[in-house]
Order: sequence, then structure tokens, then C-alpha cells
Amino acid sequence: MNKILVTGALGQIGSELIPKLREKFGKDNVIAVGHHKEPTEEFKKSGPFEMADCRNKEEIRALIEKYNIDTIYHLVGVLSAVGEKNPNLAWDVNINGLKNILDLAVEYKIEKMFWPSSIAAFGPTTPLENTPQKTVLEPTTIYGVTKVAGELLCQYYFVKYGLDIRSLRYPGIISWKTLPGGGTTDYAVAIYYDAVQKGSYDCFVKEETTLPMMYMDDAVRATWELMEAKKEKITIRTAYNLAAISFSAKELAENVATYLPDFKCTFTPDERQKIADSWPRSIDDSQARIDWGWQHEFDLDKISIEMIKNLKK
Ligand code: AKB
Repeated sequence: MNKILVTGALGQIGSELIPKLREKFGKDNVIAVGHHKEPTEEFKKSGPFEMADCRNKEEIRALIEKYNIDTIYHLVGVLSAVGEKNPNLAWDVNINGLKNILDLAVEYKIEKMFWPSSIAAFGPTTPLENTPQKTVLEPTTIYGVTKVAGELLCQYYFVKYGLDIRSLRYPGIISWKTLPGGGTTDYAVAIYYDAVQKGSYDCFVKEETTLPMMYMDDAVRATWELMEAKKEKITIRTAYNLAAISFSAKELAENVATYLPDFKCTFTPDERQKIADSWPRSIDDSQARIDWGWQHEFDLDKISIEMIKNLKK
């Protein structure tokens, strides 16, 4: 019986993963956990919702006991741009929060757990083209530092306690339902919002900036497929490289303009440029493709069509 706890329920990934899990396992079997944001009435009606802070172990323990949880998706995280403004908060949430959940997962013999890593685990000394699965991990952001430490912590709990923990290094994720909060790849979402609402966008990275990106539907399916894969197929217990497509900010702007011909994009790089420059331009995710059959579906045209269609609604 799957009784699933999802932290970070109202975040960019949580808000789209939860409906999928509820469809598969039944709405009452997926417990959405938020922290500071009030959910919409529609979200409240869609299944159980609780408020808790992952930094408070007892609050999470109470939920595991109340709902007899056996699977956890721990999605809470302070992203890269916000992390640079408040490194202590990033460490506290991303590492102390994760450690609480890992300890509870061992204590309550949780069957399976998911935790998101990111391309932010890489840094300027990593090969930035076609970045291999196993490579140099020397990030220069606190967010990246917490991702590397978190990956190693997850692997340690697998080796030491046999916890079935699985993770993905997500690229930038493009989606229209919930805005991402405080990341560096957010320009690839904001451009669509502004293009539809205002007809123009001032992009905060240079036009040649190229980063790996993925549409939300692919990201949700990757998460689902990783968690459904047979245990013996999982050969990576830090986090799998995961990729779909890479494009520059200029290519993105040009693509948006093919669907909205009056759209104008300007480029005014800010402090997030430095973060973007430290991350890979493309990712080698062959291990995920070999181990559990990963394949992406959305290219840039398909993403633009979906984003513009849904945002216009
Ligand atoms: C961010 O930009 O911080 C995130 C990420 C790549 O993990 N979207």
C-alpha cells in the first residue's frame, strides 16, 4: 500500500507531481505538505493538505505517524538565486531539513524516498559540455554545495542503512502552472509569462547563455519512472544526470517570437549571470537512459506551443 508524503507540495515541481501521484494512487493516499504558502481552494479540495517545516523533525514525524507513510518525496528546497542572498537559510533548509527526513525515513522503515538534486551540483571546473555522470563536483553557489552534500548524504544512507533513496539532477524546468521561486533558470519561464502578458521581456542573462532545460511534463514523468523502476536497476545512489534540450537565451527568445511575432526581448544580465556561467551547457544522461529507459519528449517548439497556449488561457 502506497501512503505518500510530499514536502514542498506548493512548489514548482510539487504542484504538478502531486496530481499525477493522486491519479495513480488515489487522492487520499498522497499527503501534500506545504510550509508558508496557503494553497488554493482547488488544491485543498484535491486531497489531504498539511502544513509542516522540514527543519522541525517532530512536525514531520507526527505526519508520518498520522498517515502511516511508506513513501516520501522530499521536494522542499531553497533555490540558487535566493540561496546566494541567504546562505544560512539555504543550508538549514536544504541540508538540516534533508537530514531530518532521511533519519525519519530510516526510523520508520520508509520503503522509497525521492529527493531532487540539480545541475547546480556542477561548477566551473566541471566539463561544461556533455557533462558526464561521474565528474568534478565543485559548485560555487551555496545551493550547489547543498546539492553535492545532499547527494553524498543520500548515498551514505543507502550504503549504511539500506534506505531506497533515489534522486535526479534536474535541469531548468519550464512550466506554466506555478512560477518557480528564486532560481537562476527562471528566465526560461518568465519569458513566456511576459511575452503573453506584455509582449516584451527583459532577460537577466546574456543572450549567448546556454543551459540545459526540460518541460515540466518530462520532469514529472522522469521522477515517476525513476521511482517506479525496479530497485536492482538503480545503479546511481547520489543523483542521476537528467537532460532533455539545451538552448541559448537568444534561441529561446527567437523561438518565442516565431509564435508571438510582436514579441521583443532585451538582455540585461544581473548577479544571476555568474551562477549561470558556472553551470553546464549540456548534460550526458546516458546512465539514466540505460538504467531505467529515460527518454525526453518535449523539444523547444513543443514547449513554446504548450506554454503560450496555456498561458493565454
Ligand atoms: C535554479 O535555477 O536554481 C534551479 C535549478 C537549476 O536547480 N532551477
